[in-house]
Amino acid sequence: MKRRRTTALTLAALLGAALTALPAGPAAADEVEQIRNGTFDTTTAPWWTTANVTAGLSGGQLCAEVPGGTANRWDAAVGQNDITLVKGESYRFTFTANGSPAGHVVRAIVGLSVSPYDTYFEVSPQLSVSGDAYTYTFTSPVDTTEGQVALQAGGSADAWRLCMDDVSLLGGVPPEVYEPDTGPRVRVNQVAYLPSGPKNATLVTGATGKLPWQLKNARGGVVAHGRTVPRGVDASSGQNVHSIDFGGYRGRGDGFTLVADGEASRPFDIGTSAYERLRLDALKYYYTQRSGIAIRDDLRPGYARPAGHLGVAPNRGDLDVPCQAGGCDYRLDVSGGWYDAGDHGKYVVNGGIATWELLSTYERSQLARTGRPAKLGDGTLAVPESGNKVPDILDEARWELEFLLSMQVPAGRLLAGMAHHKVHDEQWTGLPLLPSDDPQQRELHPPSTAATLNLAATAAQAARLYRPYDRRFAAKALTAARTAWSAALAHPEVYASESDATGGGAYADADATDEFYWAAAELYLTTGEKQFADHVTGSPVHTADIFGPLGLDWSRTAAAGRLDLATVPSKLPGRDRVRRSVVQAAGRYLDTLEAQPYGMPYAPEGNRYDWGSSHQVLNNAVVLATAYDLTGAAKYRDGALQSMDYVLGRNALNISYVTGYGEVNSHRQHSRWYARELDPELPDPPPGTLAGGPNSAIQDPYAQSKLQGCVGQFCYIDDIQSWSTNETAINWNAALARMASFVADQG
Ligand code: 9MR
Repeated sequence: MKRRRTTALTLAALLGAALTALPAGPAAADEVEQIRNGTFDTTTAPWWTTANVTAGLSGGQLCAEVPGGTANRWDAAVGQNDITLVKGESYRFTFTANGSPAGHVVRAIVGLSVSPYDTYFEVSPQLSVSGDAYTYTFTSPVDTTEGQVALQAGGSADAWRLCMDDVSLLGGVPPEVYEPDTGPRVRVNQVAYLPSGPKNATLVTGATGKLPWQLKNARGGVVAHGRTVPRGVDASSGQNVHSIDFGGYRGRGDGFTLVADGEASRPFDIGTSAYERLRLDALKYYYTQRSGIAIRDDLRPGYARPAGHLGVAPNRGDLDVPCQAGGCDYRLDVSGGWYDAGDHGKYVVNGGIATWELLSTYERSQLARTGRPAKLGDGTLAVPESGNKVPDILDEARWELEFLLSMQVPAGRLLAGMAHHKVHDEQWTGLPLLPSDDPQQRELHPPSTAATLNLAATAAQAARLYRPYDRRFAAKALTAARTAWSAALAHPEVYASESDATGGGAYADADATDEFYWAAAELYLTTGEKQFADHVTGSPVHTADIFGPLGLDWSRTAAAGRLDLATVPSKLPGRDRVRRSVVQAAGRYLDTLEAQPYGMPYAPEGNRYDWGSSHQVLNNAVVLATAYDLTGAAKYRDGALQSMDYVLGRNALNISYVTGYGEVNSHRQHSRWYARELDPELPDPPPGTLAGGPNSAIQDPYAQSKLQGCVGQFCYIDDIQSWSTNETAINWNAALARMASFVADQG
C-alpha cells in the first residue's frame, strides 16, 4: 500500500507540543523510519523468507505461503535485517497483517539477526482474515547494527497464508509509560479470611491522619467499623499507606467489601472452603506438569494433551538420552518426572526441593496437632493412581521421585552414584510448544554434588514415608540415598556451571554444605544411624542462623533439614535447641511482618525482590506455621495465616498471584503449554498455579520494556513473555501447597 514516509513530527504532534507547556530538557529527536520498503509497492526486496516459505506481492501487500508441520514460530518467517537499534531509544513498531484460514498466530519480533538471536520486543496476535493494524512501542535495551524485524509464522500443524503491509519501525518516539491498573486503593486478601483468624488490609492514601473504615456484607450492610492506622511511606512499594485491622469481626459469608477513604475493596469471603479447594488445586497442578504420560481430559477437563518426551515424533524423547557431547559413554532412560516450569527441562536440584515440600506437606499432616491426613488421602487429587489405596499426594510425588532416581549415574561408570544435574533440550524452544511437539535433542548435563544430595535427601525422606505402602520402593529409595550420599562425600565440590544455561536454566549453586546438612538430616531421621547424626551435629550449618529474608529455596536447602529435624521425632542430641532455633526464627519473621504495612514476612535486603519472591514469602510463612506446630502459640499461627493475605491480593499491585483465586489474579504465566495468551486453543494455567511474583532484577526483555526503575512490589507483570517475574514452577507451587494445606487445617 502506498504511503508517505514519516520522517518528521506529525502535524498533530507539533500542535500538541505547541499547546503543552513542555518542561525544559533535551529537544525531542526526529522520528526516523528504520524499515526499508515496508509498503511493498513494487517489490518484496530487501525482505527475506526462510527456505520453506514462498512470498510475493499480492494486492499491494507481501503474502507468504506458510507450510504446516513446523515446531517453532521461527521455523517459518519473513524478515528484514541490518536494522540499527540505539540503546535507550524508543521505537514505534507498526504493521498490518491478515491470515487465512482465520485463527493463526503470528509472532512479530524485533531482535538480533545473528546468534544468540536475542529478542528485544515480541507480540503474538491472532490474525483475522480481513486484517488488522497493530501498533506497539518499546525501548531498545541494546546498541546494534544487526537488528532484525520479522514476522514468524511457524508452529502450525496446517499450512496457511500470511499477508502483511505497512511495516514500520519508527525511532525517536516518546517512550511508553507503563501504568499498572491497581484498582481500588483498599487492598485485601481477595479470596478469604478465616472466621477465627486475623483480618488485615492496607489502604493506599495521601492522608496522614486516621480515617474511618467500614466492613460491609454482600448486601451492603455495615457489619463492623473502625479507624485506620497511618503507617507512613512503605519501602516495599513507595506508597503512603494505612493499615486496617478488622479481626474483631467473626462472622462468615461471601462477598464482603472493606470501604475506606471513599473506595471499596475487591470482594472477599470469610470462611474456610476456599482453602480446602486451594489445598487440592495447588497439588493438582503437578499432574498437568507431568512428563512421559498423556494428561487425561476426564481428570483435568480442558488440560488433556499427549504424553511428552516418550520418543514419539517429533519428540526425540527421554527414554534413551545421551550426555552432552563427550560427557559420558552411556545413555539413560530419564522419562517421567515433572516439567520444571514453563520450559520442558527437568532439573534434579529443583525437583528435589519441590518433592521435599510435597512430602513435608504430607508428613506434617501426619505429625502436627492440626494435621488432617485424610484431606490428602487416596482419591483427593484426581490422578490416574487415585483408588490405589495410597494417599494421592504420595502418588504424585512418586512420579518425580522415580525420575530423580533415574538420574543417578549407574554403578561401574565414572562418578557412579552421583546424580546428573539436569536433562533438557539442546537449544531453547519457543512459545507456545506442547511437550509432545518438542523436536529438540535432549541431553544429560554433568553430575553435581548438589543434585546428588537432593537425590539423597528426598530418597531418604521417601524411604520412611512410603514404607507403609510399598516396602520395596522404600528399600530401593533408601539404597539409592545411601549410594548418593557416599558418592557426594567422595566428590564434595562438583558444581554445576553458571554458564550452562542454553536450552535450560543453570540452577548453579557453588556451595553444597547446606545440601550435605539436609541430606544427612533426612538420612538420620529415616535410619537413626550415628554416622548421619554426627554429620548433622558436626556441620557448621547446624548452629548457623539460616533463616534470613531468603530463607528456603532450591539453592538454600538447610532450612529443609532444620525444619524436619525439629518436627520429625528422633533422638538427636540437642533436638530442643533445634526446635528453639525454628521458634526464634519465626519470632524474627513475625517482627518483619509487623513492620510491613502489607503484612508479609519478607523484607529482602535493599528492597531487592528475588526471583520467585511470592514463594519466598510463603516459605518464610512455613517457618511461622512450623513454630505454631511446635509451640501451639497463636501468634505464630496468625502470622502464618496473615502471610497468605499478601499472596492473595493484599499487595501493592492488588493482584492475587494464584491463578483462578481472587477477582484479579495472575493467569498469563510464562509457559509453553498453558499459553492461551499466544494461542487461544491452549488453556491458561490451571487454577491454583502460583506466579513467581515481583523480581527486582527483571531479567527478561518484556519486563525490562515495561518496568524499568520499578520499586520492590511493582517489579511484576502478568504477561506470558515475562519469564523472570511471571513463570510458574514446581518449587514455587510446592510452597503454596504447603501453606494452603496449613491454612485449611486451621479452619
Ligand atoms: O527460580 C530460579 C532462580 O532462582 C534462578 O536465579 C534462575 C536462574 O538459574 O532460574 C530460576 O529457575 C528457572 C530455571 O532456571 C529454568 N526453568 C524455569 C525456572 C523458573 O523461572
